[in-house]
Amino acid sequence: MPDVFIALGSNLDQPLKQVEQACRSLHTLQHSEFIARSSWYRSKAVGPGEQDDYINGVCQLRTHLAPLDLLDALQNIEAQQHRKRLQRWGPRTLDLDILLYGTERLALPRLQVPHPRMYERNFVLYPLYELTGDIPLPAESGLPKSVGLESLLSKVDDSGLQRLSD
Ligand code: A4P
Ligand code: MG
Repeated sequence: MPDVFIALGSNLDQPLKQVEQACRSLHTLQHSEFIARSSWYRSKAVGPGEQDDYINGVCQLRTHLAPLDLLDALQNIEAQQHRKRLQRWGPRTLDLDILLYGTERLALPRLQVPHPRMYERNFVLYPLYELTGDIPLPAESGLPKSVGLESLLSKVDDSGLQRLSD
């Protein structure tokens, strides 16, 4: 079963409760085993206009679900939590992104893996590193090599990012 890493994010309607609820749903995901979650982090919004801070974190699963079936399951969880898609990068009650699916690289219309924007986002890289340490990540599509997580971390700083105690 491949290890998959899911990024969770929320900045609407009690964000910490939203990500906690999503994490509970991930514990019961069909054909999957929940392995671990990172700490939660408060982060400054990346995106248009004035937005409230986000709560972000990463969960690790092992799953028999194929990538698109996993995406469907995650979108069902988003829908259960009344996710509305109003604006790209706008405020949302819950965003679940597949960061990594084993070592696969996918460039499908509905699904790009690794998540193309994860490489420069401190609110993804820090919690992922808590779970994995310095692993090689498949490089962005188009580039042949893998890239180390620590080397990506050395290119971002922790500005706007605050780890929350449990
Ligand atoms: N999709 C493609 N690849 C994936 C993937 N690896 N995982 C498709 C999940 N979905 C993937 O996503 C749009 C479509 O992306 C999906 O239908 C799926 O088929 P969406 O969640 O509906 O829209 P979105 O999240 O608004 O767009 P996008 O481009 O995914 O946004 P991002 O890049 O995820 O950014 N600031 C902070 N501090 N913390 C955040 O978590 N998140 C965003 C969203 C912006 N600013 C943020 C944060
Ligand atoms: Mg998304």
